[in-house]
Amino acid sequence: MFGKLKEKLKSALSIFSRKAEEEAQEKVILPEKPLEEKKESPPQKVIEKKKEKVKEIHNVKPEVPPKQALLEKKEKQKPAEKPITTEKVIPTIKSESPPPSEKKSFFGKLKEAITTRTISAEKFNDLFWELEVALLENNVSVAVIEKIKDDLKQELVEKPLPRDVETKIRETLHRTLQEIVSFEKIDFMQTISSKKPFIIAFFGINGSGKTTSIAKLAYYLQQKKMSIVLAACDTFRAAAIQQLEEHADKLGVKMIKHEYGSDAAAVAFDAVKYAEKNKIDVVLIDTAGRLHSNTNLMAELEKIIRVTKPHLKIFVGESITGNDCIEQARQFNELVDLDGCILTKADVDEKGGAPLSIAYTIKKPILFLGVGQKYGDLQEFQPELVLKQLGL
Ligand SMILES: Nc1nc2c(ncn2[C@@H]2O[C@H](COP(=O)(O)OP(=O)(O)OP(=O)(O)O)[C@@H](O)[C@H]2O)c(=O)[nH]1
Ligand SMILES: [Mg+2]
Repeated sequence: MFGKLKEKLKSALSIFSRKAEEEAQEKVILPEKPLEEKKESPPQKVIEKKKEKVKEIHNVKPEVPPKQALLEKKEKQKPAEKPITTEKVIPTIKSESPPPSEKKSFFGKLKEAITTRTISAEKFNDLFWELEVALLENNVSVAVIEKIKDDLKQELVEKPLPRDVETKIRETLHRTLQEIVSFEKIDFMQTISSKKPFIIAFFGINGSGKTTSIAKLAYYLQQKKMSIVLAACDTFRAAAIQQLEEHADKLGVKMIKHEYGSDAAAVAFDAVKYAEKNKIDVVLIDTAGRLHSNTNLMAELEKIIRVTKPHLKIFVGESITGNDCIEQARQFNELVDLDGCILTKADVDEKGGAPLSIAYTIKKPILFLGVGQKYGDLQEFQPELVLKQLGL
């Protein structure tokens, strides 16, 4: 599902890195620190240099002991106060005394040590644009893009540009995304084993994949040897009860239902009572699709929650709708304080921005990804896998 984003990221990152290298400005930093660092340069180098000088002097006047030769040289470097007396020495001194160029090279080297290539905040914003567009095009939310931008800025702006810019950028992006997708991970099996019956309610807009995800989760739990009861609380949409019933029959699990148009909270209540009486491990509550703006249905949802006190309230959203899905999750979260989410249709989502953004937006974890229409097409969400699939 991250194929397209991975490709875009790869090219945007290499363009970003190349441009950063090209556009970086030479900057001389002159505070005390670099000068101190210079002082700390390996004494061996100084010794070597001195040795070389001594050697040169030796070549000219082998009989002079090195120390004396150096002193003599120093003396001769002093401007004309002491007239040069022997003609023989003059050319030697000329060639061996540090000529202006050598003096320059010393300062040149010092400058090199404290000269560094940096990117200004303004330049960074220009360079980031390409990456920003790639992320936006792939459904990454604005908030996540801002976080990526801030973290990269922190590492790159007005800082010495590292030798391998691309690696630095990749490392920073990896760290940021890891932080984003790993938001408060829940050990699902451990959590649902903590109570009996464990009650989970599912919400979301119409057609987001609630009923299918419930059937997949029932199958998943059956594989883990858990017993399940389904609550057909979508008494609103025609054929919704039959749809869940078909799954219940296929999977061989009990389903509690009432008439169409009846009180959804009463169905949920009965399902919990049935689970308590029959020592069922998990109650899965299917609800009607609704928009957060539908006051009646939202009131009904609040009633289901009040009556059954679910241990997990899960938002089911379609990954392919990207920012719309994130916005819905945010609105549902405000109204019913979600515990996590399931992102469906990840198998047809080529962009992959929603899984990167949703947990960061609602500060609740992604528990599962729906990756197809078969019962087995439910994957536990693994943040590490996302980063791997993004090539980071
Ligand atoms: N490709 C794919 N299709 C899915 C996935 N999950 C659900 N679907 C399909 O999405 C459609 C809607 O799924 P439902 O489970 O009925 O959605 P719902 O949220 O219960 O819908 P309402 O009850 O009408 O609100 C069905 O055709 C499902 O087969 C998925 O992970 N991948
Ligand atoms: Mg449904």
